[in-house]
Amino acid sequence: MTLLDRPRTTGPVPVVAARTAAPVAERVAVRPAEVQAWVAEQAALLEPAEIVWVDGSTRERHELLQLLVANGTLEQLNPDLRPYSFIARSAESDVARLEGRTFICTDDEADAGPTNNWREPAAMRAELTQVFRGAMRGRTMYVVPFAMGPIGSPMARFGVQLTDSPYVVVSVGTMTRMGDAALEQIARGASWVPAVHSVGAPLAPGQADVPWPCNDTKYIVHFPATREIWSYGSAYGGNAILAKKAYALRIASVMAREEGWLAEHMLIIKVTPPTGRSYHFAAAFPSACGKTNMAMMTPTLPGWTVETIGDDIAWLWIGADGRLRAINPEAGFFGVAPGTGLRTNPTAVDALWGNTIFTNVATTPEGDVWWEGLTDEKPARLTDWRGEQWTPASGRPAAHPNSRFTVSARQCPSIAEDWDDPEGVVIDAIIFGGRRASNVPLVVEARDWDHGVFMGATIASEQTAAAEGTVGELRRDPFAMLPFAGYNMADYFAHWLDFGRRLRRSARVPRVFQVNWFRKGADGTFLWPGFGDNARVLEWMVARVDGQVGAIDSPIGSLPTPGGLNVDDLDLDEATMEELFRVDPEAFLAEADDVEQFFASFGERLPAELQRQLALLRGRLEAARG
Ligand code: OXD
Ligand code: MN
Repeated sequence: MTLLDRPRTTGPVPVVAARTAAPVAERVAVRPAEVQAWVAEQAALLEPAEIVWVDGSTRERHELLQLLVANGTLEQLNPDLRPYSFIARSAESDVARLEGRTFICTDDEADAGPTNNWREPAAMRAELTQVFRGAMRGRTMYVVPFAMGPIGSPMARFGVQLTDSPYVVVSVGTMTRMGDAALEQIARGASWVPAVHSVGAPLAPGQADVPWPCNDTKYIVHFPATREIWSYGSAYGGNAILAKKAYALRIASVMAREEGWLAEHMLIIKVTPPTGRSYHFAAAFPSACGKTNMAMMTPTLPGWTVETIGDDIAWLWIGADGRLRAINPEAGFFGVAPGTGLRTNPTAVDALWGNTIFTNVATTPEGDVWWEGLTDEKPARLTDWRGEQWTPASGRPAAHPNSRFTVSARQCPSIAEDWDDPEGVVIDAIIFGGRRASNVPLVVEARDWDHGVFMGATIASEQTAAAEGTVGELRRDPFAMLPFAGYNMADYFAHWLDFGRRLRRSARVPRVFQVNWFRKGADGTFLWPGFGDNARVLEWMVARVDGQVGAIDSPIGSLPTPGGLNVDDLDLDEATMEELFRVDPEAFLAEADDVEQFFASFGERLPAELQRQLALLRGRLEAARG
């Protein structure tokens, strides 16, 4: 019986004494000698009290959940309202990705590039050896084999994470294909990425544990040359589920460059108009800019469906048929809760009916969850993410702005039938987006692939709560990969340009679009309704892909013709439409100056093509200024 088969009325998890769950040591699995040797070597450094090899079974998950409840890390929600679901309240210091503590260690600093924190590998190794020595004392070290991508896919990649956090083990269990099936592939010779994770809170004999162990000192470290990941001090999301950002983006981007594919911070959707012919889109947006909402969109256009393939990461390659193909390497969603609501994303809300782990949301007196935006009306009384009493008059958010849900992809009502096709899906168009209150129009199409690369390279977005930093501050976030490229971003741009050359030789090159759902009017309100109405923009893109509609040439790319975007039944006056698509040459010339500065940070390494694109853009803007 899988968790999904559990009846919706599953009773509370029987609580067992802390750390007494049956040892899992006797499971029969192929344990590749190479992995065993590495585990033994790390155990000598980390000094855990015991070692448990994770098999990925339902029984094991159940035992881990029991343990987490007993330890106070998780609290079970009311099973009548939210079957087999749990809430974790993290330490207040451990609530988001830490970009300032994320390091790329390459021999030559220039290989990490100006957008990454660089450290010299030998010095970092020496530092980490000190930090990790004895880090798991008094704790269990879990050996967590996992696959990214469907096992059997040419794109599947493997890893083994060591962790002393059972919360991280159950999270990896949802987010990846975890356990024996992955270990078996490694035993058959598949290469694997070693990833070491510790919360950095060793326990002395007899020392009581805390619900959310972590350490004020934190490291998320990548050694691209040896494909290694080391993470210390945090149990939160991308800092700790190393298969996700650390592997599937930072290390995978390095692999992808070497092997000729792309590892991207992109959702993948399947869009089906009333004609019945489906199209697939891959879309890059910075963290917490609505990727999950877009991936699970309920279109307002009659007869249209949007199905989900992935909500965060895409691996793209040129298939044997010469087409651009993509898989979602993950198996679950680690979505931002605030803003996921019955009005904005009923599909996600439905997906969360049970079997879900929530982190840092608020809870209701009845034992269910709540966060800002789940319902329009705020509950009268809650326990907030810190565990304190909350009412609407409290004047602070009840859920942390970066609170999350972790749920299996299979539980999503809009999941596409082919979401885990080992051969991936054919991508018809690529979309770049960001959160921009001004300047950037609702949708614009790149003139060609190279112009699309320029668009991706120059995307700016207002900072969100997904990482530390000042929310709202505008920053360049090229390809939404600023925190996730494992090597010099200038080389990454060059790789994209080169990839386009290969696509041009082999097959049809996908179209490239830029979108901005977040433009505001003079009164500070959003001009575009967003969410399900974003399907109207997809409708225009589909028509462009099929060559059915023309477009207006603008200095920044092609815009819909007047009346080209279907806004039927939307209450948008002419002034709003004009503002949504207004391209102000002065404002864009100022952007171009900012882009020039950004490009300058890459020095000689920046591909000449991007300088050429910038010069062309300036020329077009000057001409438009007249
Ligand atoms: C995420 C992020 O968790 O981008 O997906 O921060
Ligand atoms: Mn993300």
